[in-house]
Amino acid sequence: MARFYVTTPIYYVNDVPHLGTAYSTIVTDALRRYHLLRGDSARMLTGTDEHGLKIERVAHEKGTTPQRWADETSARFRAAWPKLDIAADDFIRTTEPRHTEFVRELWKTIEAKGDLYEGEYEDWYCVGCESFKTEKELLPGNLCPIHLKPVERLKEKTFFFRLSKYEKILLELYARKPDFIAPKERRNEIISFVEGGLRDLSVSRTSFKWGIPVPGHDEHVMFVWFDALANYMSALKHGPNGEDLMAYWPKLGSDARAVHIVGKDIIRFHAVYWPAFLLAAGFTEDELPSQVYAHGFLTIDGMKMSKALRNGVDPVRLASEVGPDVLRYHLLRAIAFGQDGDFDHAALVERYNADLGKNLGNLLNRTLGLCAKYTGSKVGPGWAPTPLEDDLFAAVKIHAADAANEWDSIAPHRALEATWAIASAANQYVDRAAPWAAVKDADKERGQARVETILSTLLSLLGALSIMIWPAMPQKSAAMRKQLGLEPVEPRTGHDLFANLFALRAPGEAFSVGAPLFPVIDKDTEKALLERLVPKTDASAATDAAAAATPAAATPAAAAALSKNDAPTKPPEADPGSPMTRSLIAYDQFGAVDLRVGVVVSAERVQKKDKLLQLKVDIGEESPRSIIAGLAKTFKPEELVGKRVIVVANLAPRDFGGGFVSFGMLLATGPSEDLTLATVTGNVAPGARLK
Ligand code: ME8
Repeated sequence: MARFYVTTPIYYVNDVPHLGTAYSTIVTDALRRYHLLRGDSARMLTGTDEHGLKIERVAHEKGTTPQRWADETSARFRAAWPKLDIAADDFIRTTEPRHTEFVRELWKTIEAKGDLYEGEYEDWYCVGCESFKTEKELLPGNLCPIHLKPVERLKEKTFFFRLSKYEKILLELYARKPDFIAPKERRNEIISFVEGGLRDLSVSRTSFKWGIPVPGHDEHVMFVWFDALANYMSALKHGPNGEDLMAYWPKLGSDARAVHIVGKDIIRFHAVYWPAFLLAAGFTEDELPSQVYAHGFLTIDGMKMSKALRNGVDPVRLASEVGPDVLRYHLLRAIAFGQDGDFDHAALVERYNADLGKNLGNLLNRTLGLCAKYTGSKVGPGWAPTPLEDDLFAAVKIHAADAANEWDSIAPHRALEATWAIASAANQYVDRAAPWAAVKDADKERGQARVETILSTLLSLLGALSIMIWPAMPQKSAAMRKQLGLEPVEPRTGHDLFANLFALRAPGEAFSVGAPLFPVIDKDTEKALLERLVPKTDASAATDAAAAATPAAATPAAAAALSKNDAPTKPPEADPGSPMTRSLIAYDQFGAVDLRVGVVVSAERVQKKDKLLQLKVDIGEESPRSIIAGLAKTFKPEELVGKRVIVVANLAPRDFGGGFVSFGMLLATGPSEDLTLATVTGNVAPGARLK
């Protein structure tokens, strides 16, 4: 038995739980459950990150106080997770005294050891990231590359953390502990970041108040990441009931492992700053987290999770529609942990039907059906395995060992693949062993004994599967075991449930045939389900309007397909070129397009792109917009400067690669080598709206 401590990021309370945060939290819960199965003493922590400028601003925008805002939003996270069958052992809030007191102590320890000093700082800051940015990282127009929003120039008194001192120490750590950062891509990324040089880090702010005050310097509040990262330890130092749980934190000679599951966006904070803070506070290399594992980012139906889309796919609602187990299974199985992945609603239904309905569910139904027919729904006394059974057990034991290895190396998708290989092998075995034929043996007794052996074999495999699916599908595991006449899985510390997975059932044990656990979803149900679930995007909303004029397109399947590839639906047999036969749009839809008069301030060629020019266009904003336009075949850059143009000002930014992002579009007509730009006559001021 070992101690296994696994954590999610603590989530900012500027947002509500969404599929991305649900994914991190489901994976963490599944890992905790797997380790419990193995007899480990496993502990899971999640929580909310409640300080910082971002939260202060959101609260003010909403007309409330940061504390009240944090109270309300944190409660939404706390309420959401159990609905996804996530059973964290602790939920920490960074505004709790048990946390703030710990962080202040940590600060004082680092200060006493000499790695904090006062100074003044000036740099670019992205409030979205709650992080400073170097000029190199910014996109043209001083935009944060992640949030595509302008960064702010900050200059203030600050405390610095002597991060530069840890450059070499961290590189040595990564070399000595190759598993400290996973997966490999992220490890390489962090190593090259640290090799690029570490500057001392500004770790306090004086221009706002919503943070933990720096001990002895009340005008400073701590940098939100200094505060947040410490949650992993504050929650152990002061457990939910005031108990000291530090035995879960790694230490020389202890069997404790601590694993941080994070998204790839925050790996740097966890793999660079966090170990540096700990080392600075006097913790040794053995007392650092065992591993920081970064997963990739999810898209939804092929689209980036914009705020609107994210909120459109509420994991709690999804779970209430398809069941928490199905959602958990799909996320864990469909996304290669560590890689970016797509959450596709239609693929969820497809996988449900294939893996759960036709494979595992079918195995359970047919086995229990055969037992009802041939053994009176009891385990029969006969057990005389043949080479068919020997081969089967040899194969499934390998799959079970593979599944365990994959869980151990944090690859839930592969662990479940190996688990389902057992279900597939069992289904093939039923067909090959053919109990319905065996029972017809001329020697009746021999036939019955053979059938009992086959069914006992299947019951043993189903018993193993009911345990192995528990990390992913706790409720379905219990329901399956109920049908098998078994108690729900009840892990006990020190008792490894993988040790005797394929134990045979005792003769005479009874079970029953229940309702199918995974009834197959037919086409009509799927259509209705997808219609309810797939969020309306701008494209599908537009289609709905078009569909009003063309009923043929008004099916949920069309809406689903549309939301996938953004392709506008055309009325049947209409000539798309004719303005008279194009789909009509509602007035409001036109009103949503923000057209502005702009004046071209500068224009230059885009290297290696012979069609493109990069323009700076004044549309009455603080600074000119950067717009990439395919004008180079018609215009020389200098011909455009000073021209009045029409700009679509509220288009989503488009990334042309190589750091070129366009924040709008110009209107023009004609072939690319003979374009005419749309303009206005008269001396209209930049920024004037067209309507
Ligand atoms: O960063 N796909 O909090 P946060 C997958 N408070 N996962 C996603 C995702 C997506 N599209 N979007 C978000 C913070 N996530 C800090 C953390 S820890 C000491 C402090 C997940 O609310 C992913 O785990 O912005 C990511 O790391 C986390 O949400 C960020 O949550």
